[in-house]
Parts: sequence; C-alpha cells; structure tokens
Amino acid sequence: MKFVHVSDIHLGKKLKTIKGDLELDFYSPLKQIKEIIHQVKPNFVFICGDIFHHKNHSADVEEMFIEFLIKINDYVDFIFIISGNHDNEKRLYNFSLFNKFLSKEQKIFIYTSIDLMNDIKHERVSPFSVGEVDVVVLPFLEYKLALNAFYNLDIPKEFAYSFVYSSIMKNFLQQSKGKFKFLLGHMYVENSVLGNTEARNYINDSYYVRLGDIDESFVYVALGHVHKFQKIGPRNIYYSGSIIPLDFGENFDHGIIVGQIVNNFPKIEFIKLNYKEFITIRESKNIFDEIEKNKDKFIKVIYSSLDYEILEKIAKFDNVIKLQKEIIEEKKNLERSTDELIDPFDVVKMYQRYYEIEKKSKSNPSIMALLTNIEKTINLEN
Ligand SMILES: [Mn+2]
Repeated sequence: MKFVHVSDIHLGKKLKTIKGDLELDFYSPLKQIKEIIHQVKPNFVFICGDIFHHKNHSADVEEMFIEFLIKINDYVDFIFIISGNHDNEKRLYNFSLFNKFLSKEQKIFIYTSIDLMNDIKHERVSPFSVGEVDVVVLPFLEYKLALNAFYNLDIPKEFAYSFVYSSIMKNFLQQSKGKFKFLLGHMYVENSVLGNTEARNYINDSYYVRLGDIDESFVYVALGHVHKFQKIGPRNIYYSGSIIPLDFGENFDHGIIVGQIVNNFPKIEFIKLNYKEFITIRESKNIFDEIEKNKDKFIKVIYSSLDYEILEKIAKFDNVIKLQKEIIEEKKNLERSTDELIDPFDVVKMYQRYYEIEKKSKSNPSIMALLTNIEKTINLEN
C-alpha cells in the first residue's frame, strides 16, 4: 500500500519585495509532484490543507489545482483533501462537485470543517472506508469551538482545543473497522518546529493539540499546518511541510513524503522538490561577490552602515528582492512584545498581556470579569 503526502501548497501566495509583488512559482513544483505520482502510482494521495493562500483566491490558481487533480487522477486510487486555516471552506466544499466529471466512481474526497460540523450535528461522523483502509479526516477547526468546551464542559482553557480534536478523533474511531487507519489533520501538534515567519495568529498556545491526544492506533498520521518537514514524537506522525519556501524564514528543505506500509509500519521517504531558494546575506566587504555567487536564489540583504549609493547598486541585482536595515536589540524586544499582543482569539488574555507589557502592571479585575462575560456570550451564541 503506497501513499503520497502533500501539504501547505499555498497557491497564489505572493511576496512583497522592493521590486513589487513577486508571484511565487507553483507551476514547476506541482508538475514535479505530478511526475512523482505518475511514477509511484500510489493508492492514496493525501493533501493536508492550505491548498490556497487566500480565502478569495483567483480563478487562475483554482484552475491550476483542478488541472493538477485531473492530471494525477488516472494514476491513483483515491485522493483525500482536507481544508486548512487558509482555505475558503465554502469554495473547497463546492469543489467536491468536480468529482463527478473526473471518473465514474468517486476518487476524490474533499472534507472541510463544514462537512465535519454537519456530520457531528447529524451524528454520522465516520471515517472514509476503502477496503482494509480507514481514513480519518480532521480539517482545521476554529478556536471558538474549544471555547465552547471550556465553558460547557469545564475543560481548562489551555487543553480545550486539544480536547475538541481528541473527542472528534474518538468519534471517528468508534466507527472504524479497517485494519489500517490513517489520520489526516491540519493542526499544530505541541513541540513541532516552526519556520520564522509562520503566522502566530494560528500557531500559538491556544491552537495546539497534545501529542498524547493523537490516538495510537493510526498506522500513519499525515499532517499539515507547520511548514517544516518533520517527524513528531516517537510514533508515525509527520508533517510533510510546505512544497516550496514561502518566505525568507522558511530556509529549510521543502518537498513531499512518499510512503509505503510494510508489515504494518510506514516506510517513508522525503523527496525534496526543485525550487528557487531564499537566502539572507549580511553586509560585508565582498557582498557583491556573494550576490553574484547566488544568482539562482532570492536574496534578502541585511545592512547596517551601507550608504545610499551602494544600496542602490545592490538593489539593481535581479535576485535581490529585500533590503532590511539591521534591527538594534532594543527595537527587537519591542517588536516581540507587540507580536505577542496579536491573539484575536482570546480577548481576555490579550487584555492581560496588554497590561503586563504596555502598562507593566496587573490587569483590572473588574474589566477582566466584564471581558470574560463578553467572550462567553459571543461564543455560546453560535
Ligand atoms: Mn500553511
């Protein structure tokens, strides 16, 4: 039994540069993935969320993805797709309609949080079963669901999100009779290693799943959300990572996972894709040589004392797309603290932090009580 695990494609992502918006190349990596799939002929392709970067993605990138699906369709038995926090669930949900036109029997299964909420409501949560294989699908879930668990079931706030995921997982597993169980998820599992630029809004103390909350019966856990390829814990939990670097902070290998279940155990191989790398160069005497040497890469130059004329010369190189003045230590700290304030999902904590960081004092208890009440009202409303 062979599978291919792909995640965090982020189609349509652009990068702001000194030369204007830079469109990242998704065509070549998708073509390469297609070629790998043609060669491997896997039984399963798992696409674990964040297919599109913007909720209002363009028709062009949508077409690119459909074309990709059409091109791999004849070489696989099944394709499973779940939604990530970047995806527009409604549009992805409607996407399922394409299935009918691709083959006689349904091959592509798209599962969003809309599907999951419907299935929970109608008490029909169950894995996709094909032969001996059960596929459990856990799309990205909003934090407000966890707040419901906190208010109604008294689960401590820091475990509430993980609790929601593990409860739904158990729900799925109760209906699972297959010999081989796969889990697909778009989530941040505790202790995962992040890139420098990943959105703190979605990856923070609130949005995490405990390793212990992932059931041990899965033969392979295919995850998306974290952009660095890695294995989590001692078991078979993997992030395939994003298929290309999406910014300068993602300066590590990017690719996909090709796996095979042998004797009830996954044998996996990480295949690095070809893409243009992002590198950061610091001001030095031979900066021009270094830029020349790395013509095939995107370069960010960090400078501290270069004068305007030299900077202008540096900016003329096609591959130099960012110029950044070195941040002095003091400013760095300030940046970090404002960053911590950006957590729109927990108003109470935000207020508390605001007091700690900005006012350097304890927060006002009566305002705290008021905010807790407001938060509760909002989250219990839907
Ligand atoms: Mn992502």
